[in-house]
Amino acid sequence: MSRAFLLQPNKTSNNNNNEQILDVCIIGAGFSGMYQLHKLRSSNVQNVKVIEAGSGVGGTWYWNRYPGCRCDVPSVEYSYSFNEELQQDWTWTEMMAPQPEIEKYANHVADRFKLRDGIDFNTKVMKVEYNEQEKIWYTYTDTNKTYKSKFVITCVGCLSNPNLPDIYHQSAANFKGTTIHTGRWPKKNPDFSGKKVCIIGTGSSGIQTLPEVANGKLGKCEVTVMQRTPQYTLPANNHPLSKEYVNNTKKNYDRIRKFERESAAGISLVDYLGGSIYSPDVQLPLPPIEDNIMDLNEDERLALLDKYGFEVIRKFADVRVSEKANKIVQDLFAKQVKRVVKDPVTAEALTPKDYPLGCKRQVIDTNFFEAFNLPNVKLVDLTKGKISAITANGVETEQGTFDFDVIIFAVGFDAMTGPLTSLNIHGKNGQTISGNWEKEGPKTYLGLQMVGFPNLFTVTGPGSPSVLSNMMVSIEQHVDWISQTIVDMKGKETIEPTVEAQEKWVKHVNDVTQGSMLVNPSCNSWYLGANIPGKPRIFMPYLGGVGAYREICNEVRKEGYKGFQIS
Ligand code: NA7
Repeated sequence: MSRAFLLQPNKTSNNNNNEQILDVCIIGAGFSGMYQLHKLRSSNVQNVKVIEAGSGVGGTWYWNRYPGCRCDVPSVEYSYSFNEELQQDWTWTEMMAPQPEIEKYANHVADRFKLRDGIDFNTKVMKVEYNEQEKIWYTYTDTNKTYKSKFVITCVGCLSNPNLPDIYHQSAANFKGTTIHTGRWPKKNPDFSGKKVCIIGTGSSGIQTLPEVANGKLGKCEVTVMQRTPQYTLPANNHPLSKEYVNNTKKNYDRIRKFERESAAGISLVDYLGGSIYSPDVQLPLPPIEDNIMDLNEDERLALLDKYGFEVIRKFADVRVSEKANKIVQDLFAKQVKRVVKDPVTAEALTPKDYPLGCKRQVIDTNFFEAFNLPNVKLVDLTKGKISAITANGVETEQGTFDFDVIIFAVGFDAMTGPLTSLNIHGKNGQTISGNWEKEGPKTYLGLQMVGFPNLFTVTGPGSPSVLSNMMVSIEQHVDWISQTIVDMKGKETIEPTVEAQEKWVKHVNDVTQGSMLVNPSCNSWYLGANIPGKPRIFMPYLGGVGAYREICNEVRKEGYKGFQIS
């Protein structure tokens, strides 16, 4: 196939060094962008370029290199399935791989499939603009190079736009010591020896960072955790993988991948929860989810708590749907925190109180609560007086002033919509994604496209299962679907959803959340945008399950791209 087969030559004038003419411009070289490039090339769409702000591949796993950063999905499953030799050759060393191993895997894939020549690194997108007359997208970058393409595919991830609250900006401007955001951790680890370190935030990032820093991974130091909301974090049960486990997995990858694709969350969790579909010999200390906690009396519940500790929380099916059952489990969780954390005041402060278990993304940890028993770790409970300012010397709160040498901001991300709105995308009639989503939240058709933005696709966009699933499974499904669509677009000009199809899908995404703990009014999760002041409170991902969602997408194509208008 010739170069630029999708673009007509008369629409590509003024080609010069600062302008590149493409069939497809991909934004982001994380796991979605890398596979998108490979898939298009192997579908014989060759005139494709990836733009990447970082100097290397990996996306989320390139930027988030804080100590303790690791996957929360078993790595044998959080990996590509598109190439049999790749999954047979690559060997994961731990149940949930640490960031350096995942980044190494990303680099291995980039080398193995010769992707690097298709990626422009160190190039940040400043604006993406649709020219309606030419029917071409212009992607402007900070290197002054402009990419003109028929299609744009955003592969920007869901948790890539760091939340930078006022206190972060104050710290960057005023604080004499070191300011670090976990989502932008420096490549060379800083030395914390003899320093007073503050960690603000107890989401997954703060919870993973604390034990490593407290145990002196970056030097012996004193650590103060500033916590606004306590978490229901559970043990990750991470461990090195045995040769036998790895071999069993590799032998059974066909079954595992099929199971993932047809499942709700894209994970064959049967294994993770105890009984295994591919390695029955491996037993983890996890109870199977089968009972209802409401069927047990208090003595029976406490007996289970003695046996399983925090794991007991995972055992009960009714916890996700019944507030009463949820409350009972909250009490068991509180009891277990008190058993683990020796200081009663700290234990009380670390106990979640005002929201149900399971309404936020489940955080998993390695020795988070145990870290508070170390002599060099302190907790500041911000419910007793919040942060008022970051000064030259540290953190000023309503309960006193604390001096630090380092402040780590583990304050999360402008999730799901942030990575897209920050691209500054202008569609038909000058409309922007940020403008369209500002008041009522994200509106998409299938999380793949938006009305007013023809030929622009979003991999794992809002309205698709994305963060509610094993991202690798959802990425592969989206990339496969988009690539086939682009191939089918040969000889056609534009594809864009109809207003009716988009509205129907937005309503469906909203309808399937009803009754779920995830939308409980007391819950302030990033799924709902509740972590960003002023962001509309809308549940953003699709809860229908990856198996059902895949079928919907396949049906849409079978019915001649139902809900899309193609010209
Ligand atoms: P999260 O889960 O959004 O957690 C951010 C934490 O930072 C959370 O404890 C917040 O408290 C806290 N936070 C945010 N802003 C502030 C301010 N201004 N002052 C004090 N504390 C603050 O982000 P993570 O990076 O940990 O994890 C995100 C996802 O990445 C995670 O779910 C995994 O999927 C991977 P709050 O709860 O809002 O009171």
